[in-house]
Amino acid sequence: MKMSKGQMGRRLLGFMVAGVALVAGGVASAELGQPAPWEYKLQEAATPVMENIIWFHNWLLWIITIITLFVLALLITVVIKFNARSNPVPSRTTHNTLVEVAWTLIPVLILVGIAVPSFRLLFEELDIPKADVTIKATGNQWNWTYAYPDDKIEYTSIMLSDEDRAKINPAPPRLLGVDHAIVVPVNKVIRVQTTGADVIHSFAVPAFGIKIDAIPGRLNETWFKATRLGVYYGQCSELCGKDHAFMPIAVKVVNDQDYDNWKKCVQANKDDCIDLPQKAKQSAKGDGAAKS
Ligand SMILES: [Cu+2]
Repeated sequence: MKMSKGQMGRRLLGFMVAGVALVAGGVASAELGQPAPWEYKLQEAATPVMENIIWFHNWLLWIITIITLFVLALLITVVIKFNARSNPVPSRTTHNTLVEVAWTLIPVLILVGIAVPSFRLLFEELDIPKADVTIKATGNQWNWTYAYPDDKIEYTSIMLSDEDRAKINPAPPRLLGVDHAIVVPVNKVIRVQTTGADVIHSFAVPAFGIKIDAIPGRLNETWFKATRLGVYYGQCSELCGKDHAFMPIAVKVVNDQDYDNWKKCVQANKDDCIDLPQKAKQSAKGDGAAKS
């Protein structure tokens, strides 16, 4: 089949529009705190640290793009202008002070421009502010045990099977939904201490910008301050054995009132508290109101 230029152009345009629509559609359907089909970016931030991680990621992307295009332009210039045919008598120049100073100084400036925000981000992640709530997450083969030592709360969180998910409306995301989520108050500093009961696991929640190893015999620490209500999902991020892929993490961010009620509910050993997945979506309502 032969196509005219106009036909080909229209067909190409059609493909492009379809591609953009596909990507935009995938992103539009992205739900806060979990991955989405066709997602090519980082998950939307729910903590100040993650906002800064995304900023830094974009900053690096700009720098890398500009450097790559610049080097490509240099290469093309060299190939076209200085090949043996178009440049039969090569120059015998060996030094050029200006160029040498520039190619030393400019990379140094670029590295400083990367190092300063990079260190700022690292210190922000490592310096744990005074914590409002401390949670200890223990990685087991293959689930997580969560403890709130100050409130004498401890429970184990296990992934929901497809059958269990089917009974819940709306169903929690596949391979991410759990029977008991972590419950934390919004806009409070949560210190997470991690350790492993058997092998090394890793506690990671992308929307919070945290990922920290859970190592047997050691207590690692990180922190997050969720500024938006909702349910946020993560996974064990250290190969820990055959069911490594099936020990997800679910964190439910609720307002202070709901958090206090939840603590009392769990301490009273009731079995309908809001860490359950069927209760998981409720507090996601009124998201805007709790933002500060
Ligand atoms: Cu693990």
